[in-house]
Amino acid sequence: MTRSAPITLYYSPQTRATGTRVLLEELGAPYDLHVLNMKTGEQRQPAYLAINPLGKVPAIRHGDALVTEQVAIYIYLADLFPKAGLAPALDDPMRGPYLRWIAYYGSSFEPAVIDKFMKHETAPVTQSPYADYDSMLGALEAQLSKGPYLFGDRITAADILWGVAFNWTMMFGIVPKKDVFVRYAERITSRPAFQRIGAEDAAMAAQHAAAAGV
Ligand SMILES: N[C@@H](CCC(=O)N[C@@H](CS)C(=O)NCC(=O)O)C(=O)O
Repeated sequence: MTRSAPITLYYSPQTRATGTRVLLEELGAPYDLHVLNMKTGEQRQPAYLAINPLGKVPAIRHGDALVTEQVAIYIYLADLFPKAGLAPALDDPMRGPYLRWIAYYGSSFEPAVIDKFMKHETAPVTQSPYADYDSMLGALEAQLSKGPYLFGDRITAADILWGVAFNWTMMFGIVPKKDVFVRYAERITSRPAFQRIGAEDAAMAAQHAAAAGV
């Protein structure tokens, strides 16, 4: 497959797919949107379950490659467009830490925030994938305190992932609005790509609600 094969982003506004779209914009990547109206349940129809059997967005198709799961998509896309400089190269000493903090999002942060949001009884630290909520968030806070980005002055695709994640988890009151998280999220959400997609998302979400009659 050629790098220049078309990219399709399976998308719904104001979801976890928003961050992927922001990343595509930050990368200057050409892409098409395949929009799903989640308010009418399009994500659970057979056509989309054939793309992602979990019925979740984001997913991308790049030529013959179908990629689901945000962390995989972020790594894949940032590597696909190296000129944007958002992915440390394989021989860059930052590559390992970069992968660590991207994987941390899916393996530790997401299960922790969902447990917290749903008020689930949590597993003992030795069995929980994230130890406990405070340790999970404390490790992030320590890393971000060095600032302004996860790896100092250098912005990477991991910062797009985390900036968008802090924005929505603070909005839902799951993550506390500590200065370090608020300032970090603002660094990403004030960028033109997030502003542009945020405005388009608001309009698209209103259209979806109207189409669903809600
Ligand atoms: N593990 C997935 C989770 C994605 C996810 O939870 N997406 C939500 C949107 S924020 C979704 O598609 N929900 C639709 C549904 O379950 O009906 C990932 O990291 O990409």
